[in-house]
Amino acid sequence: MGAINAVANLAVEGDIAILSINSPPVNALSQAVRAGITEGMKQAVDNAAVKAVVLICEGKTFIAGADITEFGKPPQGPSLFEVEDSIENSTKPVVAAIHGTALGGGLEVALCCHYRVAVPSAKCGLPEVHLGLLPGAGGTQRLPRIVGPEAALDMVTSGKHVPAKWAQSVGLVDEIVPEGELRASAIAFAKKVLAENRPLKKVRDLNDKVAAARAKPEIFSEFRKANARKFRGFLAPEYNIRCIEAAVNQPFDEGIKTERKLFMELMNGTQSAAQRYVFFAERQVWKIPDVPEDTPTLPVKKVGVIGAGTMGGGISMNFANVGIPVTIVETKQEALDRGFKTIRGNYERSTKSGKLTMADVDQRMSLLTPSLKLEDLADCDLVIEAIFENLDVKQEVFGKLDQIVKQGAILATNTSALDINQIATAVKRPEAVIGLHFFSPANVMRLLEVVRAKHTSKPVIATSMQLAKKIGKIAALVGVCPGFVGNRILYARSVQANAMLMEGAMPWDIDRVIYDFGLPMGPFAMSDLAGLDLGWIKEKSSSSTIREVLCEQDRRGQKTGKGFYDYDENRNPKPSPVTEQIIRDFATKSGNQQRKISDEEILERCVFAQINEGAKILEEGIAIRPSDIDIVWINGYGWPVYRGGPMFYADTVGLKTVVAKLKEYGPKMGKDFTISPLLEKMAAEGKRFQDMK
Ligand code: TC6
Repeated sequence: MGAINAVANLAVEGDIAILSINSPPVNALSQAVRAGITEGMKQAVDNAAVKAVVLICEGKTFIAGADITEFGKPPQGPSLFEVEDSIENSTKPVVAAIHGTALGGGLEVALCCHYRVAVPSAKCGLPEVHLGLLPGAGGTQRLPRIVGPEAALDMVTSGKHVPAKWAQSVGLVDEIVPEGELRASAIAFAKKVLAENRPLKKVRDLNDKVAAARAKPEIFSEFRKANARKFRGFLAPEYNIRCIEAAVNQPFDEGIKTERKLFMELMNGTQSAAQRYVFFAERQVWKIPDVPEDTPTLPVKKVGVIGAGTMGGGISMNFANVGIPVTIVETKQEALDRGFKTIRGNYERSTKSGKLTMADVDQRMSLLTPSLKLEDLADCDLVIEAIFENLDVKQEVFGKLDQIVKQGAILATNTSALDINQIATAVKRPEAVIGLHFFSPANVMRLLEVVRAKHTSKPVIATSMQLAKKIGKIAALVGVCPGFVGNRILYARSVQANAMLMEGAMPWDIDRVIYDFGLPMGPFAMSDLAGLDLGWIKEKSSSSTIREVLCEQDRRGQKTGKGFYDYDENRNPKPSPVTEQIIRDFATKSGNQQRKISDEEILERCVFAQINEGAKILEEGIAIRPSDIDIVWINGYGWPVYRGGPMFYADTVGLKTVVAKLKEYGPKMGKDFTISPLLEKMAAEGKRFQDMK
């Protein structure tokens, strides 16, 4: 007894063996953990003094799943199935003692134990779907045998973590034990099992719930129908559903075979590779090479926001949501009143879905203080300017803030278009200036571009990143350039989309291709949603672009019922013959020969132009790494996760192909278009973005 290997230990107390795993950070099922469990189980079973086994983990969590870093590498024994067999076939009862999260392979191992106890804060889940996978170690066959196929369908396709209490109510957990007393309680539970001579309960033998579901085959078709929109484009949810169907319709061992086959298909496919890449990209994005984790941060206890418009209001809500008071400054009382009304309205809408109570709404509103004076921001730790995009006005505001706001505070701008280095010239403390580019609606969108200006200090960067995490955002650190990362890449796409209108494609052709690729909408539907008159001034309109002509005809987007599309009363878009004529006239006038443009060309010109811009961004050092660009496009623009972001997608196409195609399209790409030297070099050397260090 004692140490089994570097990560597993077997202790014996009386007639109970305690097999504990200690493999930080999350006790994932690495080869060492798998070996530790199988060997530990063997020793426990072989030891005549041992009558029952408790499987427990050290650190912050029970086993949080298979070790994702081992995926794609040659498998090393023992396999997860061998681990499970060593537990399930044990002649002595095994009790899983769960704290933190029992996830994926971790829950599958727990499901092979004969009993499960958990502390109240513990959670269980099968989140493989988020990695483009399914629970491939028996999870899809065992889970429905306990919770029933309907709850299992929900769990495996959503990947949600269910709380211990719910788990107990359906029999997934046998007993809830006091917080902080897991070890002793699990031992006591094991003793009770022995004393009561309880059977070696195997989940695989439970059949009632799956048998009952055989009478209602419609649950599967109904579930697919109800979730079709949510699952669009993803393979994994459908494969998970098929596995639950197999659990209902096939004997256990056959079901396991089906699960195995479907698991391997997913594992070897591009979607799962993309989703696993995104899992690590989301964690990597927080790491900044020259701003180490121990960089001092500034305490942010009070925030000031300038501007109570759509952006300012949404930004303020983020802080109120986590209990940080915000003073919102406007120039006019009406604007303040309007802004506060909108914020309250947004919060009240959340009460309808049950996310908030009216008491929550009042509490959050009480953290927001309206003001007409910049002076009220004097004691703020962070001030975010969210007024309209005009450099002179912003510089004036920053100049005033420099006089008013206490030293040590962060002065941030939410600009999406202006040069932050220029804004910073207005203050005597440029090291305090940073960009916090929220995406609209700022209280909903997960992405935050944190923009590092020339003089921004490291503590200001570290504090901004930490704060972003606190308010639930995913933040990417980017440098100053027109459009930063997200909008700069968007612009590269819109140049191609607009050029193709002139060459013969219609807005709905381009939008359809982009939508089918997996984005929530194409560029023209997006323009209609945002409003075509953004930045358009009627008096200065000179009919020089399609957009201007549309605005001149009061086709200003969804809000006027027509833009590139015609909209019905429910805002459903229809291709518009008027727009089509405007485009054709425009093309003729400007001497363009219209032609049929293939879907392939539409997609390649749009997406490859984005990849090319991403490569330029990397070569200029505007983004730290390719995966940060992918994080921006997934979280800010709805790029489909299963395609991993534009840079990962480039790897799947092959950089050689991307470059060859861009060259083939040549002059059509536009007179200002150039191929990124970095992209060309990487293509020539046969490299991939995901290997870039
Ligand atoms: C599976 O089980 C399939 C089974 C079928 C097989 C046939 N592996 O998220 P955090 C790392 S699929 C390796 O910041 P938290 C993570 O990269 C798996 N590494 O912490 C990070 O490393 P860094 C199903 C992993 O407290 C560190 O741990 N399971 C794994 O906010 C801390 O992570 C899942 O999908 C892993 N499985 O959240 C669960 N998990 O410090 C995935 C984490 O070097 N994990 N790391 O950057 C999670 O959801 C969360 O990590 C958490 C902890 C809830 C467990």
